Amino acid sequence: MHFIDSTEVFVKSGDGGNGMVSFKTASNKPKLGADGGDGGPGGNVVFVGFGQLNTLSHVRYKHRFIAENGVRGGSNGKTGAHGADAEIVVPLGTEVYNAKTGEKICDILGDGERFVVAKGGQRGLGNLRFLSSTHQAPVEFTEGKPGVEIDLRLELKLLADVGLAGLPNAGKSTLLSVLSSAKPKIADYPFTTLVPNLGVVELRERGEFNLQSFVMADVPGLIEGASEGRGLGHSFLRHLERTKVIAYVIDALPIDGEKPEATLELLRRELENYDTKLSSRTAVVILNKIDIAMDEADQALIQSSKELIESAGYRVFLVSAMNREGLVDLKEQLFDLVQEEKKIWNEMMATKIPQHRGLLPAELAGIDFSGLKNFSESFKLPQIHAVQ
Ligand SMILES: Nc1nc2c(ncn2[C@@H]2O[C@H](COP(=O)(O)OP(=O)(O)OP(=O)(O)O)[C@@H](O)[C@H]2O)c(=O)[nH]1
Ligand SMILES: [Mg+2]
Repeated sequence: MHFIDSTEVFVKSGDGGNGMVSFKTASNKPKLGADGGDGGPGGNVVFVGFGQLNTLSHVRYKHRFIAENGVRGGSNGKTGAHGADAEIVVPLGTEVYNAKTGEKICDILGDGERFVVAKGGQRGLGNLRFLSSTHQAPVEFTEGKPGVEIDLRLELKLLADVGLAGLPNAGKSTLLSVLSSAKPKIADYPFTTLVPNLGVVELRERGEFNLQSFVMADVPGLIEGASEGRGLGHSFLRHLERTKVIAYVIDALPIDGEKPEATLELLRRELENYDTKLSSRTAVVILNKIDIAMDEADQALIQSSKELIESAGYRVFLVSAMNREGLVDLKEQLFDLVQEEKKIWNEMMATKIPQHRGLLPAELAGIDFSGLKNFSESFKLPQIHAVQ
């Protein structure tokens, strides 16, 4: 399963500034000596990884990234200013290709990682550089080199941050549909979901850029014995392998006498049988369908399951996906958990990223996000197409 968000952009690095031809002057001596300075180098086009982003929509929206040209050299030996870089801020996991040749240029993996995709043109030299004892009044200079133009294709393979695991019919797809703009099939029979669905869950209420979001995957229902191939088997469990947080979705009230705590144990065992790493992943429990509770006895039953599961060390959320109850708290806490897990992941990645690229989190603070800010007002969800 690959869920791909992709877009094309045009980039151009800045031209180098020309060297200056200039002479010191005095009123009676027009050419005292060469003093033309060098031009400034053109700005680079730089990709910057930013862990808070999950889509390429803002890049699609802007579409052309052009760095500034270097400034021409001045008189008095003054060097022209550097052209400013153009920065393309992208989510982690973005792959960058040359759109014409298909050649892969880089992938951006680290938070704050910077990769120069088009280097600015070299500076031109001023006539001061050509001054020598035998060549007192040089008129030579060089032009700045032009910048580079490239059409790039960006691809983001969306990885789920949160994976929903639960029995068939627990309401996983319903949850995904109310938390994101994904439209998975929902029905009151088991095994409605046959392939995993992904959705981007946005926290509109939070953050300056309104861009805080995470990716959630709804996977097909699990049953006892799934890890040995029963039901739909376990092939789709591999989609949970790279999620940062697993959210067990369980009916809040017992079904056929099976209490939520027993269901949780069943699900946990299935994940463990598939891969012990999965069952030890950070996990929370979502007790869904609380709207079904008819009376105080039902409420008490839910409460006691919640406490039991909490005492086993899980964070528990009481929600009704259908009535959209308890969802704000759920998505905010999931977001925070994902951030914590990403931080740990990024620290691990920092040691793995090739040195020449460098990780410069300090520079991240200096990034100009004004483009993103404007864009966030018209934030559109990515077109996500599933490629089987
Ligand atoms: N009463 C109530 N019903 C719900 C709630 N959430 C989901 N349902 C219903 O439960 C049934 C199953 O929902 P799905 O979202 O398809 O469940 P699923 O976990 O994705 O099921 P599979 O894809 O088969 O694994 C549907 O009839 C939903 O309308 C809820 O909060 N309350
Ligand atoms: Mg489903």
